[in-house]
Amino acid sequence: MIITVTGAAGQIGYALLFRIASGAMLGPEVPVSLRLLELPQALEAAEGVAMELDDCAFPLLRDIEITDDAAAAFDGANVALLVGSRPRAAGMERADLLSANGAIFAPQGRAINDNAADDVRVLVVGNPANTNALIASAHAPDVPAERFTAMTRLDHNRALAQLSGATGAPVSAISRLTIWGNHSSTQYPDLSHARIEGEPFEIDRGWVEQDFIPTVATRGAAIIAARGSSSAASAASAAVDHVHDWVLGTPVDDWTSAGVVSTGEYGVPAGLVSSFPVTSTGGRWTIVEGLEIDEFSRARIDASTAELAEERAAVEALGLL
Ligand code: NAX
Repeated sequence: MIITVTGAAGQIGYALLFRIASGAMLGPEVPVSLRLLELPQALEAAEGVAMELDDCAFPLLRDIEITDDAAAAFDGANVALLVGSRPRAAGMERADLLSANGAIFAPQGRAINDNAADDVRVLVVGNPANTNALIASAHAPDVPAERFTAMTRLDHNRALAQLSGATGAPVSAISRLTIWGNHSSTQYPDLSHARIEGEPFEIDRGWVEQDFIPTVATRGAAIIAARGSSSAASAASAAVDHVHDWVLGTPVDDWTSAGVVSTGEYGVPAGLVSSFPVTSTGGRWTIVEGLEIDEFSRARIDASTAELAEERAAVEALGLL
C-alpha cells in the first residue's frame, strides 16, 4: 500500500512514520511504501527521518520518497494522512487561520483527486481538522465525501483513559464511548451509552460534568503546559488506530469515534464533517444510528455542531468551498 504523510518532518510525523513502517497500522502482512510531503525548507529534515527509517530495517517497508510536490506525493496513494497544517498562533483571527489552511487543504484535495488511487482513504489530523477535511473534500469531486475523515480518535482515547482511571476498569473492558462534534474544546465526550465489561454502569453525574468532560476537552492544553509542546506520540497513535480500524474493522459490540461527513444523522447538518459513534466493516465507516440522546447530550451536540456550521460558513465566505 502507498501511504502519504504530509508534515512528515514535524513532531507527529516523527512518531507516526515508524509505527506505520513497523506494521502497526495495516497489520504484519502488508508491505508499505511511504511518500513524505513537506515544505521545501523541511525537506532536509524529512531526509533525516527517512535515514532513521532505513536504519530500522523494517521488513515491511518497501521504499520512501520525499517531495515538496503534492501531485507526486499523492500519486497512487491508498492512504493519505494530512498532518501538516497551520495551527492557530497567538492572536490569530479565525478567518486568518481558516484561510491559511484553505491554502494548504484546497490544493491537497485537488492533488488527491487527480493522483491518488481509486480506493484512497484520507485522515486529516492537522487543525482545524474537521473543517480542513471539509475543504479538502470540496476540492476532490471525484472522491466520495465519505473517504475524507477528521481525527477525533485522540479525544476518544483520552476519554477511555480518563474513565479507566476513575473506575479502575482497564481500557480493554470499556466500550461504546463517543466523541461528538468538533475536534475543539466544544467537543462532547459522551458516557451515556458506555459499558464496562459489556454492562451499563452507575456514574456520578457531577464527576462527568465537572471533571471528565472538561479534562478530555482541554487535554491538549494540559499536555502543552506539562510537556512544553503539543501532543505528538499520542496523536500519532490515534492516527494509527483510526486507519487500522477503518481498513481492518472495529470489534463486535463496540464502536469508536471519527469525524465523518454527516448526512443529517442526530440532527447534525448534512455535509459537515462531525465526530460520531462509528463502526467499520468492509473498509467503510458507518454511523451508529438509533442511540437515545437525552437533553444534556442534545445541548452539547448542538453546541459543537453549531461551531462546525460557523466554521463552514466562514470558509464558504472565503470562497474555499
Ligand atoms: P509540527 O509543527 O511539529 O509539524 C508540522 C509539519 O508540517 C512541519 O514539518 C511543516 O513543515 C509541515 N507543513 C506545514 N505546511 C505543510 C504543507 N502545506 N505541506 C506539507 N507539509 C507542511 O506540528 P505537529 O505537532 O506535528 O502537529 C501537526 C498538526 O496536528 C497541527 O495542526 C496540530 O494542531 C494537529 N494536531 C491535531 C490533533 C488531533 O487530534 N486532530 C492532535 C495533535 C495535534 O495538535
